[in-house]
Order: sequence, then structure tokens, then C-alpha cells
Amino acid sequence: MLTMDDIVRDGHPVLRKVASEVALPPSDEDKQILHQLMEYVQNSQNPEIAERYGLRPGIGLAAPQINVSKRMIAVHVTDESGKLYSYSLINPRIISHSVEKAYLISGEGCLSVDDPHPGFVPRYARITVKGFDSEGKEVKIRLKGLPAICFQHEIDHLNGIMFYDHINTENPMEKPENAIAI
Ligand code: K2U
Ligand code: NI
Repeated sequence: MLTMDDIVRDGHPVLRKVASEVALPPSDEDKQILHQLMEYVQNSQNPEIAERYGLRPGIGLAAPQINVSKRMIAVHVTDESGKLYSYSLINPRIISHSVEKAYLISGEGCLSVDDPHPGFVPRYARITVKGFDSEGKEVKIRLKGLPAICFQHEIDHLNGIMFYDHINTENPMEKPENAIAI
């Protein structure tokens, strides 16, 4: 199983690379990586396992964060109505998005960033994502709320973008325009 020792930290060059597309159907090695990403996220949300292995809780994880520069992510998050969004995706891409933005009132963190970066992170309020599951089958997902924020955070990792890149440096706490607070 993955632990925090496997998660690279800010400053590692892999976090600033554009990750490579994954060949389909995925190889056994790529399927194993995808499984490990999801396993970490689920383990990190289990208080007993997280405490026993010192896992920082997360709702998503991208392959570059374990030093694998490939376009794979895992997301395991529940929205405000209690609906679970649990997806391990290969080559995910945002195919459409709202004009309206959204941001987390609490700001964002990252398993690869140890120090805080206070400030609002403007994201699209609603997105449609296409990708492929672990068997290479196409998946299309419409997202809003925290799941939409999480998918955008993870897809950013595949493009070498960190959450704090989006924060207004002049005024980090300035409310983003045309945006809903989550
Ligand atoms: O990619 C990662 O580093 C995992 C992040 C993803 C994330 C950060 C901010 C907003 C949405 C997703 C971790 O999940 S950070 C911990 C966390 C836990 C619950 C809610 C938000 C952030
Ligand atoms: Ni992150």
C-alpha cells in the first residue's frame, strides 16, 4: 500500500511536468498504479488505517504525486447531498464547463504541499469530464460542488499545475468574481 513516503513534495520536478497519455487498453502495470492511487485515498479516509500508517486524509490523488508522470487520477469524495463519487480515471479531460466559477471557503491544500497557501482558488462551478476506466471503457461524468473542485485539482496535477498557482497574489482572500462559495 502507498504511504506518505511515496508522495513527492512541492519542488520535485515531476509536479511541474505535463504527464503522458496512457496507452489503451491499460497495461497491468498501469492498472496496478490506478488501484494504488484509489487504495491510498480510501485508506486515508479510514481513521484507523490513516492513524496506523500516518496517512494525510485526501479525497483525490494523481499519478505524478507518486512520481509517475502518467495521466491517471483517483477521486473518492461525497457531495453535500451524500452522493459518493468514486472514480479511477485514465486520460481524464474536461470537455465542457460552466462560465460560473466556484471556490472552497476553506481554500485548498494538497498532499504534495506541506506548508499552507491561504487564499481562494477559483475553479469552474460545473464540469463535464471524459476519461477511461481501468478496463479502458469510456466514462463521462457531470460534476458540481466539491467533486467538481476535486477533479479540477487532480487534472491540474496532470498538467503540472499546483492549486496555489490560481490564488490572486495581490489579494489572496479577494472573493473571485461570478463565483459561488462552497
Ligand atoms: O491532490 C491532492 O493533493 C489531494 C487533495 C485534493 C483536493 C484538495 C483541495 C480541494 C479538493 C481536492 C487532498 O484531498 S487535500 C485534503 C482535502 C480533504 C478533504 C477536502 C478537501 C481537501
Ligand atoms: Ni494536490
